Amino acid sequence: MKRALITGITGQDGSYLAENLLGLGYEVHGLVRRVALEDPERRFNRIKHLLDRVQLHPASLESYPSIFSVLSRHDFDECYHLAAQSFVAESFADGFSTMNTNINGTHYMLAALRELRPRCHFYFAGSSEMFGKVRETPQRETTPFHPRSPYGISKVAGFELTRNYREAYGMFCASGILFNHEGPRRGFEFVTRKITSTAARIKAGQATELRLGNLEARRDWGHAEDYVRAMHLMLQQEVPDDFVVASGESHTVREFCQLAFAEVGLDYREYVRTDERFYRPAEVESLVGDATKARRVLGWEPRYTFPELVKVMMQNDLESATGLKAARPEAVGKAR
Ligand code: G4F
Repeated sequence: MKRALITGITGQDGSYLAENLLGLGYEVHGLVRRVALEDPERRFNRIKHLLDRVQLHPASLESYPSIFSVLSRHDFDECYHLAAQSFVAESFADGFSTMNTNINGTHYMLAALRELRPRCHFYFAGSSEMFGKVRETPQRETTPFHPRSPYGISKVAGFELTRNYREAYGMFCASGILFNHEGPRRGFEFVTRKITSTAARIKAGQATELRLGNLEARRDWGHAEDYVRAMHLMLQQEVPDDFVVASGESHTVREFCQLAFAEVGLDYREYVRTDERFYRPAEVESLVGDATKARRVLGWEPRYTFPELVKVMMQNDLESATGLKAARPEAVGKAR
């Protein structure tokens, strides 16, 4: 039985990845902050159905000794480093803590693994935000980076640290350059979930409008359930490498609104208002990925299409808003 460690196991991707690995017969462990252990009802919402099958260890990405302590007590075949401050807008509000958590956290994980578990296969959650002000379209593994936010900069640093540990110390370190990936467990602050949750509340008579920023931004959106399968495949290769994971289709925020509202029989133009507060100081205008390498080398294929993604997110939020929802894991928090 293989043993895997997931940082960020309580997040959207961590919860889907834990399910995926348990299904493959792995023993799954997770690093969680102590505050999460003190507030399990809320913080473990996405993994509450898995709690009797995963082992959780308190540690902080800001504390090397806490990471070292877990790794000294447990051996792992694979480590998926997903934990991060991942909301781009928040990284403009507090770039310092985003940098501290995302860069040092990655460095601590790599340094502790090198010291204690150098044979453990390591996955770093890179991001399409690294391409930022894009130099070519579609973006692939060889496209130069030009990040446009403290978050994007922190991910470039994490990506380069991961590559450096691979090259300098011969460790199995791979990065996934994942384009936007969503689903019913997405946090409410991200635009897709903000749209589907508010459209559902409008439909249920609990809200009257949806305030958004840039409606013309283009993103390449896939389902997180599909993208965690690619993470696992990357760590099963003979040789460590970096891979773009994307749907290859790009849509505007406006198109997402149109489809989501239409799903519940509404015209988005009657409810969506633009609001300066949700514009970013530097925007990533348009992203679309080329996942040819992941398809060829990993044999990865997404199962969800864009309309299917919008539909499952919309149906999930409509069930929540109308009180029909069965007990299913979903995100915590509120849209902003
Ligand atoms: O949903 P978003 O906040 O995601 P963003 O910034 O693309 O980042 C997400 O995907 C990355 C992968 O490429 C991850 F690395 C990252 O951690 C995160 O998961 O915003 C998407 C787009 C942006 O262009 C934003 O300006 O939607 C635009 N937008 C327009 N109005 C809005 C809003 N975004 C948010 N969150 N809220 C709005 O009201």
